[in-house]
Amino acid sequence: MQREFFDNNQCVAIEKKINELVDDGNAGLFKKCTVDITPLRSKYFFGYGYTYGSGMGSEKVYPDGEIDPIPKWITEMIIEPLEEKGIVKKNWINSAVVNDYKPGGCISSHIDPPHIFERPIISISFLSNCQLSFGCKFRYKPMRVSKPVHSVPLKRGYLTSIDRFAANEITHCIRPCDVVSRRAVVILRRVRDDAPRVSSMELQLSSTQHTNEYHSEAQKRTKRLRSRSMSPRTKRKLSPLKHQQSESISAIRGNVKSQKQQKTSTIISTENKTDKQEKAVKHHHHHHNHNSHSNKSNEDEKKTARKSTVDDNKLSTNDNKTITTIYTTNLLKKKRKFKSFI
Ligand SMILES: O=C(O)CCC(=O)C(=O)O
Repeated sequence: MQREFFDNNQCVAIEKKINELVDDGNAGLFKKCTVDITPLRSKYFFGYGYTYGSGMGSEKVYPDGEIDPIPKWITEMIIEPLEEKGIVKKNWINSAVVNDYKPGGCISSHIDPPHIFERPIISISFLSNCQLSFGCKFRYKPMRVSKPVHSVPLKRGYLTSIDRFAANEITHCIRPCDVVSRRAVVILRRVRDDAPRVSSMELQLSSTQHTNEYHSEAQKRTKRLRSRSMSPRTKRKLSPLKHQQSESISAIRGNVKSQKQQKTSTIISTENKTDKQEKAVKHHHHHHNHNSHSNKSNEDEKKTARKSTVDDNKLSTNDNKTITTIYTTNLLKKKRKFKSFI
């Protein structure tokens, strides 16, 4: 389901708030589980956040207190209008996520974990137009994304709600080629009352495995800003820090076995597709997935499935297996990358 929800003036006001939120994030004002940053997209979790766990189905919700509450402006400017228009019941939404994409940013194919989130999944787009794609396959290095089985426009100010087949039977994604300029989305969902929780013990383990990268990133940014206004002498003194001051991004990867996902994440249609159309689409997907004739193509599919686990979601600051990837400004230019495993 899609409908225009906010006019231009309302979008402008909300986009201003999104920019403030990003500034607060950069200043290190949020709890570490609230923020999940990768080079081309940032995610901000409010109300509830979850770990990607060790595979599809093993995602768990962080304990209370580890995530910032839903900001007042999201409640007043977005959730209350949804409630007033009867789109959701009062107090049904208990989780809000803001994604901020740079051009070329993406979210690889996934199904929002049904054991964590109730349906429908509601989102409202801001800053630019995009497209929600269903049933794509992602391949990495170099990144390639297959043609969607179905796609819907995500216009600025428009609300999209997915449920049933669109939410449960087929993966959805944002393809990098569809993010042509900066885009943001606010995703509004209800975390199930019986969603599994990360225990305090698990949380402790994961925080000893990686120090608070989000906050140390914020400190580095502050140092960088300070160093810009320093005398050349002070700058020279700090030169050993140069490496640290350059752009660095920490990422964590969940050890996901998404072969399973690739197999089960069969295709879809959107809600308005007829059963007949759905069957046709399913058939197409079945053919695409399972009727590979050579072993090589089977193997390729398996590789793709494994790689698709290393998506932007998995490369996040919120999990317990950590890959710290340090990009220096120079390295970015030279396209070199250091990886150190913690
Ligand atoms: O950007 C969007 O509209 C969709 C994002 C999404 O599916 C997600 O963050 O799980």
